[in-house]
Amino acid sequence: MLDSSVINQLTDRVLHAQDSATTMTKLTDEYPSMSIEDSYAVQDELRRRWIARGDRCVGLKAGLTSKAKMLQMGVDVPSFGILMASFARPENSAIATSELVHPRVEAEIAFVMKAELKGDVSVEQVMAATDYIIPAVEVIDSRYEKFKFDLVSVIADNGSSARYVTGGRPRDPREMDLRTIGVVIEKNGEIMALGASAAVLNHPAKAVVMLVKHLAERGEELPAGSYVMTGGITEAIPVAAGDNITARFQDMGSVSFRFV
Ligand code: OOG
Ligand code: MG
Repeated sequence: MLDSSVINQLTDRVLHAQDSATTMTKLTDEYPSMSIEDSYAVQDELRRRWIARGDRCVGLKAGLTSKAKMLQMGVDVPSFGILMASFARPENSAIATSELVHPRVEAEIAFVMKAELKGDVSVEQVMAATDYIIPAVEVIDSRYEKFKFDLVSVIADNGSSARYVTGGRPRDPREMDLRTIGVVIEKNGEIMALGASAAVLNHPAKAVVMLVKHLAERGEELPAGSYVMTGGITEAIPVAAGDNITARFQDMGSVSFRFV
């Protein structure tokens, strides 16, 4: 493992890139021996720094959970990341591209948990511990040049997380077939991508199962009240200032916002 002073330096570098909306070279170019464990240590340090600034952790994200995303990014293993309150933006708001490098949007099913989950859990246990599911759009923004990275580097960049918008209609997951929720992403009224929720590991609750397992390996649990994003259902869509985004979710309403 990299020692803690290197983890601290790498955290400085990632935070600087995120805060200034500038790119950095892949961390693995400089530290080829860097491991996935090291990357999650950078995430831990990022979370400490954000909390020290007065921010609040509201939940976690799973990423690279669909074939479309894995193919688009050339990575075939899911990643996990941290979601802070400061990343959230309201529905119908304007998101400033000046604070971002090369944003992309992805439509995701988000879970809000009502009970803690810990260790090896089943899809049924995830469903029972879920308060509701709700449509979400994540704005990802890799801090790596040309949005190119490897698994270790992207995890250290907190899974490219930048902003997220939650909206539409919360639903009881026990009243729905979580594999057949259709989603349509529109940019300026034009359809850019279509998908169904089974694209995410055949059932988006499986992303929560994997997340809980990942947390358990690190001696952590998923607390009640957590907000969890399960990963893009389709490939991510590049956006620029002036673009209007609407993601429509079958029987769950839609999420709209724009970029300025
Ligand atoms: C990594 C983040 C992936 C998702 O939903 O699959 C992600 C990336 O593609 O930059 O958030
Ligand atoms: Mg995502």
